[in-house]
Amino acid sequence: MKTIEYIDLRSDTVTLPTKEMQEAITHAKLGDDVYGEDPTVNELQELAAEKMGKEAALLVPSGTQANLTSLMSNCNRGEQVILESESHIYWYEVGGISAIAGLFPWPIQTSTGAFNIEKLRLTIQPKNIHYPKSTLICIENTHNRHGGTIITPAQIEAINEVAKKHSIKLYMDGARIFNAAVALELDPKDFTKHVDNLMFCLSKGLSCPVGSLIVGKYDFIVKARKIRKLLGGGMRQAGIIAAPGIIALEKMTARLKTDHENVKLLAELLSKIKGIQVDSKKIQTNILTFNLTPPAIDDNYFIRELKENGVLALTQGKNKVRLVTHRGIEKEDIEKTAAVIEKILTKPMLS
Ligand code: TLP
Repeated sequence: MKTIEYIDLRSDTVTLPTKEMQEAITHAKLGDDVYGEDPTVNELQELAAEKMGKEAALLVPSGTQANLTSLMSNCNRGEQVILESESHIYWYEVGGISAIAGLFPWPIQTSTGAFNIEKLRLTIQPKNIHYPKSTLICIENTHNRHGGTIITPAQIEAINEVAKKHSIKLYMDGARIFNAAVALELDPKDFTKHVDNLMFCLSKGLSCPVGSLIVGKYDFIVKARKIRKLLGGGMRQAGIIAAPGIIALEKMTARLKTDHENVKLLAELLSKIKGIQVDSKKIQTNILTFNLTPPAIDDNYFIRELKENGVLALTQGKNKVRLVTHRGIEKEDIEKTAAVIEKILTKPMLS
C-alpha cells in the first residue's frame, strides 16, 4: 500500500535531522551531564552563550521546559509575570506558569506581539500591600500566535527601559529568534542585548530532533541548572542531543531565509483567493496565519479537507488557520498548497 506523502505545514517542529546531524549523533563524545561531564553538551552551551552574547547557557529537553525553568529561576512563587495575551507561555504550556511555578500571569493584549509602552507601564503594580510583586516581563520573538511577527531591537529596548525603571527583569521566549535575526539581517545579539535572559529552540526551523537552550548570566544559569533537575530535566549522555545542536548553530540558520521567502510566496498566492484574508504586515518570517472570511467555512472542516488533499495544517481557533514553512518545503509545495486551498474554497460545502 502506498503511503501518502503530505505537505506538512503544521509546524517547523516536524523537521527531521540532516544526514550530517545523524552522523554527529553517532560520533558524539559523551559523558554524564548531570555531573557537567558531557564534552559535547559543554561545547554547545558555550557556543550558545557566545552566539547570544551572554555569560552561560543550559541545554534543556524542550522549549516548554526552558520557559518553565526560566520563569522559576527569575521569580518567586506568588509574584506577577507580565506577558502577552497570545503568548505561548500563556496558551500552550498547560498552565505550568501557575500549576508548577505558582506565578500570577498578567496578560496584556497587543496587535503584533510588542507591548504598547504606556499600557505596560500601567500594568506594573505599585508597591502596595494588596498587590503581588511585579517581577518579570516576558516577550516572545518571533511571536507564534501573531503569525511569526518580529519584536525589533528598538521595541525590546523600550520595553526594557520600563522594566529596569521598576527593577523588573526581562525574559525572551526566543524559540524562533534566529528567524527574527535572519529576516532583519541582524545579529541575534541585537535582540538579546536588552533582555536579562532568554531561551531559544534547536528543534524548530533549525531541524534538530530535540532541545532548547536557556541563556543568561552565570548565576542565573547555575540556578536554572538546579531547577532543571527539580523538573526532571537533568540528562545523562545528552551529547547525542547537543551534537546536532552544534551543527544547527553553525550551519542551519542562514537557510531560514528560504522559509521566509516561501511564506511570502504563499501569502501572495492566498491573498488572491476569495474567502481568505491575509494580514500583509504580519508576513515577516516562516509562519502564516490567515482568516477564513464570512460566510466562512468551519475551520475544522477546512483542515480536514486540506488533509484529504495532501496538506497538513493547524487551526488557531475560529476561522483562523496556521501554516508554517520549514526545511523540506519547496516552492512547488507552496504552489500546490495554494491550488488545494483555492479548490476547497470554491467547492460548495458538504457539511
Ligand atoms: N510551539 C509549537 C506548539 O506548541 C504550538 C509550534 O508548533 O509552534 N515557545 C514558542 C514560541 C513556541 O512556538 C513553542 C512551540 C514553544 C515555546 C515550546 O517548545 P516545545 O514544543 O519544544 O516545548
